[in-house]
Amino acid sequence: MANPIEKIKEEKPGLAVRAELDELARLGWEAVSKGDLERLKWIGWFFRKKTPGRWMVRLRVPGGILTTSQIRVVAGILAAFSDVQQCDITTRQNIELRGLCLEDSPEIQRRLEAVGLSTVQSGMDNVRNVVGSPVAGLDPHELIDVRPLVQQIQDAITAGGEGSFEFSNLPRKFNISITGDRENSAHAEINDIGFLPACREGQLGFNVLVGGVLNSQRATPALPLDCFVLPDQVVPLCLAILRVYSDYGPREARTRARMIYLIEDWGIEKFRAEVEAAAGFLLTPAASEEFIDFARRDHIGVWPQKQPGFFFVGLHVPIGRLYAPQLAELARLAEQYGEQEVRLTVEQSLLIPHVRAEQLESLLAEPLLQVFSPEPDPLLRGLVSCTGAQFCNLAIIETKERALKLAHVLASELELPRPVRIHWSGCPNSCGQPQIGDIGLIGTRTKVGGQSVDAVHILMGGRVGADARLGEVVQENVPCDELASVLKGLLIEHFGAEERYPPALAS
Ligand code: SRM
Ligand code: SF4
Repeated sequence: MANPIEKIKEEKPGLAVRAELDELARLGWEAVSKGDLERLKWIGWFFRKKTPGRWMVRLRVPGGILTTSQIRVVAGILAAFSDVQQCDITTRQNIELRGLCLEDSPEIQRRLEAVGLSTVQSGMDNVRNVVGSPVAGLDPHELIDVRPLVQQIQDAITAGGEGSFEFSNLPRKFNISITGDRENSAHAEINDIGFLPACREGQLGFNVLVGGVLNSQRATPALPLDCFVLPDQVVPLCLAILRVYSDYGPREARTRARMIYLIEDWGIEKFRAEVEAAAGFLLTPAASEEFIDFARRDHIGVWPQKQPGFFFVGLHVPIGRLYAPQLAELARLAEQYGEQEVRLTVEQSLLIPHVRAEQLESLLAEPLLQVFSPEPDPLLRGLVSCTGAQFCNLAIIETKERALKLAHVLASELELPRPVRIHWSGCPNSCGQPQIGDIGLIGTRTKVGGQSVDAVHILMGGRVGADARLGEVVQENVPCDELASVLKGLLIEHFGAEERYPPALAS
């Protein structure tokens, strides 16, 4: 039996609301039907139960690359239309704007589209923002500059931003990652399709992974498809996989509608054969020469580019949150010191590329860099948090503020020899990617003295980059009130943390 979302799509395709937006805006949010509330997510407009009337708008930022004109437009929209004037950088190198009214959507969409920003197909049963190396075209060690490919994938699946009816009725969400660097910077293993650089018979291309998933039911790293593609086969292969998933993927239970279930049902050989038939070309077996051989970095700090004399400066954005004036200031900095460009990372931070060596000192002295630091404390540096209860419809606990507060407390008490990546998710849906943190936290509720309180399951062992692997639960139902002392213990035992003021001396 088809699930409720399939029925909504049968009645009217999700994308149909694109043409109806002006009318929906005119009628006002309270008049929007239940079905259209879901369909509006097809064009990036998310009704928020926590703040009725104030919506979240999710963009598409392929590969996390933004121009300063785009940033200025986002800042302008927030300043003019949002009650909170804030946006969040997401774990898919993307931006979500907060506090917007549906009634303003025609003008907001017009402003976004005028600078080439799209919200289309950014939610529900679509290919989500395509993630790529944040240092594509900058990294001195990169093998393939994936920027054109990221854009080509986005154009193919969204019909050049107009919205693709063919690729917007998938059984469920779908994630694509492509990197040409040596450090697996866009986490191929947790995507439905992951492209990693490889070399076969002297030609550079990509080995392909499929079926990675993180959600409340399971966390499974992507499996090798045993396939090597040249750069010009990347888009055709994506479309072939999407057609197979769309035609044969499970559509009954929503919880089991991800592509991994089709792959497991068929077995990888049959899946590969079907993809080959859909692609219309023979799939070449995977190349043995793969290049994920560098330690994964977070791109925070000052790094030399492949262009001699130029640097990119990675800035840590605490819990990924920015306000309209900060966005405007960021645009100014990227114009004054860079080349009108900013890159977002999957760690919810950003970088300003193309800074000349002689300009570094002045940039580093700018006031915004005292807030978005290129040298954050090791415990803040690797902090990632999903939206959580402040705005999320599905959250079990509050995350962002709690994550930040706790990181500051721990940073004030502990000295760490290296960054520790702590990833928070306010519920088991895993938007904050807790399975890839050094420490992952998944929100839940537990009983203390008969009272229900906020709690977390703690995961450890997640590893990113070369030999990536997913972490596993090591402690369940830890009340949030006890988390500071529990995490302190784990940081001392497993990550070489030392008390800044040993208890004996502290008094
Ligand atoms: Fe997510 C649903 C936020 C990345 C797995 N996710 C949601 C919703 C839309 C629920 C809702 O309506 O309130 C959240 C919106 C809250 C809000 O107001 O911001 C939400 N997800 C996010 C973001 C913003 C978290 C963040 O703070 O960065 C990320 C947006 C990415 C983007 O720009 O498109 C985000 N979500 C992820 C990821 C990580 C990733 O893609 O690498 C995952 C796990 C990976 C995966 O999908 O395999 C993820 N989100 C989910 C799921 C579980 C999907 C499933 O297969 O069951 C849900 C629930 C659902 O879809 O029914 C969900
Ligand atoms: Fe919301 Fe849960 Fe996703 Fe966090 S993990 S954004 S709480 S759905």
